[in-house]
Amino acid sequence: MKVIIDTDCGVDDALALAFLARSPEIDLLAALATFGNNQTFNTARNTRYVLDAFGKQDVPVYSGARAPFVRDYEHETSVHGETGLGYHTSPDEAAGRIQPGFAPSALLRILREADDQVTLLPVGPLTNIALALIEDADTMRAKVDRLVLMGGSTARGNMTPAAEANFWHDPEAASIVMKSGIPITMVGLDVTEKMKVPRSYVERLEGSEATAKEILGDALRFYSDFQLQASGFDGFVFHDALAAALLVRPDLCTLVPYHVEISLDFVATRGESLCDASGRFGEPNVDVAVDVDVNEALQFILGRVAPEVDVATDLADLAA
Ligand SMILES: [Ca+2]
Repeated sequence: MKVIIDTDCGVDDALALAFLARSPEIDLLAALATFGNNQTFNTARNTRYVLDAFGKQDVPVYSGARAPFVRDYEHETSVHGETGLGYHTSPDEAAGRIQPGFAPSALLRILREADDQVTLLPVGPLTNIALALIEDADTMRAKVDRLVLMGGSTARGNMTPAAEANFWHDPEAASIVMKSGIPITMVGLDVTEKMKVPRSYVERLEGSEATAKEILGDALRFYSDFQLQASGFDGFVFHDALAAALLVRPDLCTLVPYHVEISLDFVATRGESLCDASGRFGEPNVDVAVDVDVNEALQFILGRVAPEVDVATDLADLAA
């Protein structure tokens, strides 16, 4: 399966990249970087660095949008740390190995040159994807078989009571993508936040021989510190890697077709993903994940990212 990821590489994005790198079913053609969890120059550098750490030096990384369509980008470091990888900082030299060219244009070029259809995996704000649709929707519709994205929610948000962070950062871009006509699978916050892993896993990971354990350990320890402060749960919560896992194991989530509409109002609901099953707003345009087999998904994903560390013990402790 040919895949292009579009990422605002923070902590959970790093897990998604590690999962892709460790999945033989995935032929990762490129990674695009966007703003979101951090500024684009940091997320691009982080993406390059994490892919390198997992042996994917040959996958090109392109830097993309630095701000959303309408409002200014609001830079915030409490969730993913100063530069996006928690307590870890990717080295400056990684920035020198980012490809020249603007990510949306690079995406279109790769799609035009591809013999087969490509699956897109956006796990940050959808600005790059929307820009590519504005430039050449025909190529996008012809060459993209599906967008599997992390974003939105059928319930409450995390950026505001209404909006999940990826959609909140650029609601106009999310709206353009939802109306694109390309098949979409939406893995939203209300499902990904069920994927909880206790801190004991992070500690065992750091003591193991797992690949890139320093990067993942520093990142996940910061993520766990944030989570403890924010919600009282002493551990970390998955988001992006679940969307990545669905590429290989669509059975992990229960999917329901909805018509999804993004709130573009400059009021409290801005960025909300309204999931309508009644048909009042139109035909279903998105397959929305409404539930996940948590234990199976966590064991599948972490079993690939760090096979040296057995997560079953931590999950049993959590359930007890
Ligand atoms: Ca992300």
